[in-house]
Amino acid sequence: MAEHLTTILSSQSKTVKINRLNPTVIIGERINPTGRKVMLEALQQGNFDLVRKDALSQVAAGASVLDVNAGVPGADEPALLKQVMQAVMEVTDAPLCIDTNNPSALAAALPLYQGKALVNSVNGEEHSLNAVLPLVKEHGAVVIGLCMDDSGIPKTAQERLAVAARIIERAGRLGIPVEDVVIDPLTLTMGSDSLAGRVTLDTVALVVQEFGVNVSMGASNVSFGLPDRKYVNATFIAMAIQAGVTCPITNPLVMEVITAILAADLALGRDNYAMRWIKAYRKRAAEVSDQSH
Ligand code: THG
Repeated sequence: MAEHLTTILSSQSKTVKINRLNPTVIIGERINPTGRKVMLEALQQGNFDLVRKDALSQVAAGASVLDVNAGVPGADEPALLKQVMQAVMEVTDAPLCIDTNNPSALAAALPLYQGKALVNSVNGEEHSLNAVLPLVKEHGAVVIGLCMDDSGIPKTAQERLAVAARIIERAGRLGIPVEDVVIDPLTLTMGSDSLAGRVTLDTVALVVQEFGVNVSMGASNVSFGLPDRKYVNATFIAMAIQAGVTCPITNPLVMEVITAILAADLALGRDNYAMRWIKAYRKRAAEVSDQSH
């Protein structure tokens, strides 16, 4: 069993420590136009009000890092990504998770960021490793490594572990320390493959055992195409935390999801005197009472 590593992210004024003994670090998923028409239209119009609003609401709901994705088809992604980041940084000091598979957009975004960013992402493909890792090193960032390579997303947990190993090894060769690599086992929907969740959870356990690194995942992906997604997402995220996920990308505004995360942390002994659970309960109770007055 490898030692549990600590990953540090920061903004100009905030530091977030990710470690398996600490409460789960929620990366808010909502600043992403993929599959979300209102956000897509707002970004196409150059209107960043919704970006600012979603930044604030996700932080208030418990996100301590915000994913920013500006993947609007046909748009100038480097320019748009910088504008989205700027809008978020105007209203919050939460560290950012820069979500792009476009190395030019990443190269444009990183110099704008003050602190230790989370780069989302690199994968095991040669061209990705060669384009992304030098930028991560140059800017002293942390990187999410996706368990896929030139032959796609492996079917088995062992094969995904092998991709994680390669990413960690290639990062190390450039002088990126292992604690600055966060592994993502990849989460596909259980709507089209009933083993999708199982393989992802098994990969998490293997990666933790072998490397002790922090683990992220796009946790809401697991329910695409299914009805009543929030219940599936809530149960899956609690199971993923038990398996070893420390910084999931998810939507903290969904009550079922945020309560599942808090309860999982409580069950794993990461919430002293249940203070966080009780605080969240009081907040929900106050909101209900506000609404009835
Ligand atoms: N791994 C990593 N990064 C990722 C993913 C991953 N980034 C993108 C994605 N996957 C994670 N982010 C989301 C964001 C939204 C949703 C799912 C994953 C989602 N959105 C609702 C939908 O599409 O139905 C829309 C929500 C709304 O309209 O309010 O499900 O796997 N490293």
